[in-house]
Amino acid sequence: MSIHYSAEVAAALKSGAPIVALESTIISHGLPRPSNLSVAIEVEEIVRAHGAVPATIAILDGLVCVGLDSDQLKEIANRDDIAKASIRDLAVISALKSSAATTVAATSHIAGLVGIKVFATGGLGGVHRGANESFDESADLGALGKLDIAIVCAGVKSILDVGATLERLETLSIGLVGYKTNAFPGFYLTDSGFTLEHRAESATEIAAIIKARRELKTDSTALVVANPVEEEMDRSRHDAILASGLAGAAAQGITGKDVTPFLLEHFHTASQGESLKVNIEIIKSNSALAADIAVALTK
Ligand code: PSU
Ligand code: MN
Repeated sequence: MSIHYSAEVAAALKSGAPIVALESTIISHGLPRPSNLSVAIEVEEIVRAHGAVPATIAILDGLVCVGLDSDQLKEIANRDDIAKASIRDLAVISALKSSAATTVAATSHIAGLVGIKVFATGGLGGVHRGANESFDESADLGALGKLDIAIVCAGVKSILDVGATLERLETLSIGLVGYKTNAFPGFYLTDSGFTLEHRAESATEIAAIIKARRELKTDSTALVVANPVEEEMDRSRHDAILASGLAGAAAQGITGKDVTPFLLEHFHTASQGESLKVNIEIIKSNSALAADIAVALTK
């Protein structure tokens, strides 16, 4: 198996220039067409405008790609045979020459393989509601419990059991810091109702935290940087759509890796695009902050 790099990522890895890893599941399974492609392109532009190189990660026809060209981004956005790959799926997809978008877990894994230390996503996976019966807990958590990466997100998706997810982050010794906030964000909402112990005021402070983790050898796990969206969804609308989505998932017997895409799609449809707008803002703002952090790390 070989890893394929885009020209700009190969050059940046060689010269030590700042790089931001970007996941592809958001593109293939998190956002509807056609905005998924335009957002993927725009997010890469934002990373470049902030002085870093974007490395969108995916597997195309068996090839593990770190950095996608515009044709490859189109394939991830538009092909109907793109699977959703977590860490355990990577080898199968690669060996059997299939294609897949990578989740937070799988993207972090590949970023770690090639030495990329900063990652921007939308919202982390976590403990699902009712997990005490379904055992549905995202592989994102296990991955972040053993990979050294700084991941910028808008908290965990509000479709999850946020309190339980925070407890798991603590158990796994995953670092957690708010960006200009003491409220843990709830993805579509700026405040999930849970407080954060630590906050940082700038990308420079976050870079200092990353460097201190290395010195103190507390960098065997991830650092989650929680960056709240500026304009949240209307709360009562959010709560109503969440309730109908959870009921719909239960009624239709949606389980496993299909739960998250199902609920995101339900949100986008039921809110007539309001959640999509917020989701896009989240990804853009996280990418800008991640690029600023990657740049600050090189100083
Ligand atoms: N954040 C988004 N949209 C998404 C996801 C995150 O804004 O589609 C994806 C990420 O790839 C994350 C995955 O890793 O959802 C979690 O899926 P699961 O709950 O099945 O582990
Ligand atoms: Mn799951």
